[in-house]
Amino acid sequence: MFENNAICKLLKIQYPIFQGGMAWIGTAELSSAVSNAGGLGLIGAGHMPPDILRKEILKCKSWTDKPFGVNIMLMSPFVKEVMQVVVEERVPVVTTGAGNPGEYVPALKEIGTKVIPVVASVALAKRLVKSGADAVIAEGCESGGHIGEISTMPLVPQVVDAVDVPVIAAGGFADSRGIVAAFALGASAIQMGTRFVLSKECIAHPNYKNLVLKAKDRSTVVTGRTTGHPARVIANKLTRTYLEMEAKGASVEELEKLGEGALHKATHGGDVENGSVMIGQISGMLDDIKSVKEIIDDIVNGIAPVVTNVQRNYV
Ligand code: TUI
Repeated sequence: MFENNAICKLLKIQYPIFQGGMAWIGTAELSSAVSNAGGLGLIGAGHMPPDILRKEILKCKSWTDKPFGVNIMLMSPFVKEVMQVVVEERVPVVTTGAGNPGEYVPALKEIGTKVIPVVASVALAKRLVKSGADAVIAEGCESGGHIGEISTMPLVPQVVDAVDVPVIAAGGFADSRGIVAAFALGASAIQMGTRFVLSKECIAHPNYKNLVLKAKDRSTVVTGRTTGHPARVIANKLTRTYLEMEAKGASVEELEKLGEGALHKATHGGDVENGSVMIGQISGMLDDIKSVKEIIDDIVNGIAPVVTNVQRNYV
């Protein structure tokens, strides 16, 4: 199975399933579990200082002998130092988010690290493939956290048509129907964040997971459109204040102050009213917490029945 899959071949992984590199949540516990289950686990560097990231990488290396990666959030004040850490630790795969990683690609490629940026547009996908990206993650605005403007359905096939490297589809994926749809759009793999938040291995606070379990299709909102950093989060007291302030024309500084530390407050403090619960729109479909292995096995085992169902519609 997956012998001809471009991403499985490129990264030497069993299944074409990435775990989104979520800040505070994509710890070594989650990323090593995903890699051990045959997918690609990613440590979410977020705003992590370099010494903490190194510890997470060392933990991940000690818990899995399978390939794993680090997701580098390009708006982090530590971006240069964390890039240095992934080079020193020879992390097999680096994904990037929230910016253009072009200047870092040569140093990573030189040591054989596969570089796979998240893109939210065709233009950036093309530019980064020219700079040497080994694959791209086309992430639609159904995703949680920092997002672009285009949804997954139109973004993925346009990126697939524009580049000659494998494409990983992200934004709105959580089950076998999703992975078959991604293959149909021309992607070689999927990336999931929200689904892995609802895993036994994810260390997020129980309040965070419970809010995600309760979420419905319209439970998320997008904050930060006026700051240039739109983010999808579950609607709560914080987002009501934030959106009201945005509507009244609050400055970027005022809004940034409100958002400071808000993600950690929710993921670790369990304050899901005043904290930021960054989750994708697919949360409305999810109502169980499973082990990472169950999540991945269920998706893989469900592919053939979905394909049979697809065929029923046109044969
Ligand atoms: O990066 C993400 N999702 C994120 S980053 C994040 S950061 C954070 N915020 C608060 C506390 C802690 C951490 C939360 N969620 N996804 C990948 C992604 N990248 N989505 C969209 C993009 C993107 C958007 C525009 C990438 C590049 C881009 O354009 C850059 C350019 O220069 O053209």
